[in-house]
Amino acid sequence: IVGGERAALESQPWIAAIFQYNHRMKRDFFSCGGSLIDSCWVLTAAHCFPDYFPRNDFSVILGKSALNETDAHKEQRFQVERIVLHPEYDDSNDSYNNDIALLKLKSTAGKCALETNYVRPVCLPPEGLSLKDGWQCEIAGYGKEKYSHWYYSQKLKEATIELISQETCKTEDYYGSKITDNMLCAGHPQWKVDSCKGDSGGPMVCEKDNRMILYGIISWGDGCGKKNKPGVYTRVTRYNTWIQQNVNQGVGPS
Ligand code: 4AZ
Repeated sequence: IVGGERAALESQPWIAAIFQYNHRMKRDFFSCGGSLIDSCWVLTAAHCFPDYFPRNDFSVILGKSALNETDAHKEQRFQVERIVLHPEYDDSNDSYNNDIALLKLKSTAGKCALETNYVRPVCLPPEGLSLKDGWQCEIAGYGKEKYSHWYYSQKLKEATIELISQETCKTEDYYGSKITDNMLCAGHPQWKVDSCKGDSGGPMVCEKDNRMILYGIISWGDGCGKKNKPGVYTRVTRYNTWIQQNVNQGVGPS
């Protein structure tokens, strides 16, 4: 996160840190953010899982306030039971279309995430919710604080950005035809605040009717905090059916 401030877990209790095991280095490396949407399900970006790495390589930690510190009283760690990439995920047009994936956490004794002050799922948007341009939303993650840094922030950060209209974001000065209806753009009026490398997969939440709603998934952008190059987010409202179908699979009457 460029700009913004350090976040308390209590203000982003749905944040998930996704790690990938590197067999050569024999250790886990942080790879992406995510959002807990149900006790056994994390919503994240499809581009975090590019080369059909086995699900056994990935682990998810909830309740993590710094990548380089472990607080056993707050953290909950899970193996991944299933990775569901969106069937129409497409990275071929110099952007990521349908950049959305679900991770099913492995349960122990029939349970996955336990709700605490530090771990809690976020609400999904109601079908068809469309927030106005200029609406203020927040992003969170452990990613870079400056594009030129070679290291991640390590500490969980959050920041406020504003929604930008599709019309503006599709102009040639911005991203032109790379922006599809499955994406949304958001940024800072002076380009001082943005998501950055390492934040992808993580949440953009917006407050509506006194509720925090997961409205976007941090996806891509040209650099970080660059003029006319806002962060691009997966538009979660386009995926209500797909999310429900996968999360509720095998649950309820048949
Ligand atoms: C990335 O590489 C990335 N400024 C994420 C967000 C943005 C740019 C790059 C948006 O993960």
